[in-house]
Amino acid sequence: MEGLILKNKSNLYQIESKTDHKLYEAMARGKLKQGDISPVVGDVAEFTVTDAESKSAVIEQILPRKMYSKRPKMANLTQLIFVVSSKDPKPDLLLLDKQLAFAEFLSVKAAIILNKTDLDKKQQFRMIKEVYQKIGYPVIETEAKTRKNIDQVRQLLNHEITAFSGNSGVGKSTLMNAIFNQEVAEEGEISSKNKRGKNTTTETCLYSIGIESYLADTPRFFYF
Ligand SMILES: Nc1nc2c(ncn2[C@@H]2O[C@H](COP(=O)(O)OP(=O)(O)OP(=O)(O)O)[C@@H](O)[C@H]2O)c(=O)[nH]1
Ligand SMILES: [Mg+2]
Repeated sequence: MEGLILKNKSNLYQIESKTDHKLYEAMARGKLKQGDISPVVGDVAEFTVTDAESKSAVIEQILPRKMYSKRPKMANLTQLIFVVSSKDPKPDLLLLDKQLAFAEFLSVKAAIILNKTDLDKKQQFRMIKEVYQKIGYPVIETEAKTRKNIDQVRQLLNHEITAFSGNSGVGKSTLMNAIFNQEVAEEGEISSKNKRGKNTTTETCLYSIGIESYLADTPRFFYF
């Protein structure tokens, strides 16, 4: 059978069957590792069901990757959405530029979310939006906490495998929960000491959002 890897914890993978969308807990065959290709989230794999009742399976082979990112480890993304917050943490435009360059290098689509508009007292977002729209990137201003402009984000996700990328605390998991209209991802607090996030999300995970559309919550930003 063929399936998409949604989650990974050490040698255990959650894989979604392409045909009936059932979920299986799978291990990777030893020989896969010898070839130095550990399966990662986003991989399409051939697998064999070892126990239908407990939904256990074994991954036999990884199909050729259309895209691969080393940090964080993910395969076959078609789009990266870079999330920037106006405050706590403040916008890091150099990091944003590096990430946009990385998206171009990977040949995936790129878009920008400016989150925490409610905290944008200095109205920095207006300038940031103008600059990045001018060079051709879609830019959406959001307030994830109150779900403002979330519909615009949803439209970008159709028929794409998307990952959010951005500093800890910018609101990636809060955006995920707003998009899915329920708590799928764990949201963290901002440390009162350094006003940064505390790396609440520790594992990469793909969530299905409609036909052939998936969204990943990732712990870090995408980088060379
Ligand atoms: N004021 C305000 N706070 C927000 C908004 N969106 C998210 N937050 C808060 O910002 C904090 C961090 O949000 P998370 O969603 O955990 O951030 P993250 O990007 O997933 O962080 P990591 O998982 O650590 O990478 C939480 O306390 C959220 O409630 C917003 O639009 N406005
Ligand atoms: Mg998170």
